[in-house]
Amino acid sequence: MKIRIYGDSISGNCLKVKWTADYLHLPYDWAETGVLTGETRTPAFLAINPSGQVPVVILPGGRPLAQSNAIILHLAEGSDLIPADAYDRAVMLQWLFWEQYSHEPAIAVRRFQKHYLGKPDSEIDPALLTKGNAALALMNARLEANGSWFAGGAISLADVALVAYTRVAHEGGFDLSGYSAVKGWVTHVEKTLPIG
Ligand SMILES: N[C@@H](CCC(=O)N[C@@H](CS)C(=O)NCC(=O)O)C(=O)O
Repeated sequence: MKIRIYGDSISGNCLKVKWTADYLHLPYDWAETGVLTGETRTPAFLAINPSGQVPVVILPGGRPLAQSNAIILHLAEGSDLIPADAYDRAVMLQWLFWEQYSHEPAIAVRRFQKHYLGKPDSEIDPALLTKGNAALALMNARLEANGSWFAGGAISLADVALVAYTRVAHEGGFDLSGYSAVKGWVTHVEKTLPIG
């Protein structure tokens, strides 16, 4: 039986799940579910995910699972996307939690408001730009100091999660030209998964 992924193709959170399944050759059906068209608010969808958000998956056997980083952790269980070393695994989790608290809420939200809702900069909370740039600067410093990947010596879920909105940060008005280590890492992750 296949995994069923409810996702919107414009959403980095949803694409994390797709890329993980593709990289691991896991069979799935993709159910395109638009956040801009109200499809996440129908009674049928709310019965699957009461929070009204994508991504959500129905696993083989019928159990649902929401939250992008929880989903990719489950799909990647036992694979090389999760470091075998306990410390490296914890570092990977460190970045997954950081991504959801300090990166996605600024970069993804600003991108959504600017690129998809078409809001002028004057109507967007200026704190999003400050917070997003702080996240990009922190990633850049980490990559300059510690090399190619965010956890361990190879691609992991940390890279999958972090690249999702970093690669489209320009759509949110973030200028990546000042973050050359981040730019190089995005290209590297895109080629490795491969995506883009
Ligand atoms: N923390 C959640 C965030 C999910 C989320 O924000 N989903 C957005 C699309 S990226 C959504 O479904 N928005 C529709 C809504 O909230 O009504 C995750 O990582 O899965």
